[in-house]
Amino acid sequence: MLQAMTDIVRAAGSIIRQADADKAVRRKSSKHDLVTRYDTEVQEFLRRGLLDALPGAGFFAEEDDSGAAKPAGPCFIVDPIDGTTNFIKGLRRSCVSVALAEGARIVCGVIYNPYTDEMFTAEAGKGAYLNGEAIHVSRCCMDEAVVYTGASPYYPACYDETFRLARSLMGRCVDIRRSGSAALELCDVACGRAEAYFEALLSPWDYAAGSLIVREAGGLVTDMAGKPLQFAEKSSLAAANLACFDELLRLAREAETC
Ligand code: LIP
Repeated sequence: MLQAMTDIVRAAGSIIRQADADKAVRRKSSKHDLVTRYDTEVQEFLRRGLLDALPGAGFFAEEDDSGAAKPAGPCFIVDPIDGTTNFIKGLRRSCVSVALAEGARIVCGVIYNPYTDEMFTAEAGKGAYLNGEAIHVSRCCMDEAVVYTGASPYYPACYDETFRLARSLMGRCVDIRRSGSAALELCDVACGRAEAYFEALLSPWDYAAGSLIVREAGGLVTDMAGKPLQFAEKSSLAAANLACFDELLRLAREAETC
């Protein structure tokens, strides 16, 4: 199944790479929460391909307006373009993110950055890979760490606590980063380009595939309170290598992230 997912996600990535300037941008819940015609085009391409590959599976995706809950059985959790605002602005930092879940367990994760032709994959218990090469989280401690902070732009109630935690981290790590794609930030942690990532509130499709890739690369991933992820509802997220994880959670408790 992983190879089928990988082939379909790579083909979906070419739609993003070949997008033209007319993206037909629309607002969803607010000025921060945008969608383009390509988000829906990529999602429908993925729906057709993935459900052909696994007939009867559920499809739980960002641009479905039905508001339906995540199906209980085998289910694809899909973000057709993670980093939509980056895509709109031409920042070339977006990806296709697809996970295959069985209940609350992610069994396969695939994230493809079409701009760099980087394909991150993981299968539960079988390691994490970048373009077929095994990847591992770094061994750096917080004092040597780069830490990604998601800004939860769709949720103003989280801003103060998010930037309180970011300020606290800034004094302890080398530097913080904000790149606008949770899935790619998780992949950067998985391959040791960064040591940790947090975000106060985001959706299952933003983190389902990336959480497996980080775990299979030797990292730890929970919500900001240290509880297991359920992948059915919005959640906070904390991901890090073994040397930084506990300190990230401790600082988050101090910042009382929402
Ligand atoms: C985005 C995430 C990002 C988060 C944004 C948004 P989208 O996903 O990747 O980390 O801060 O609020 O959720 O909406 O571009 O697929």
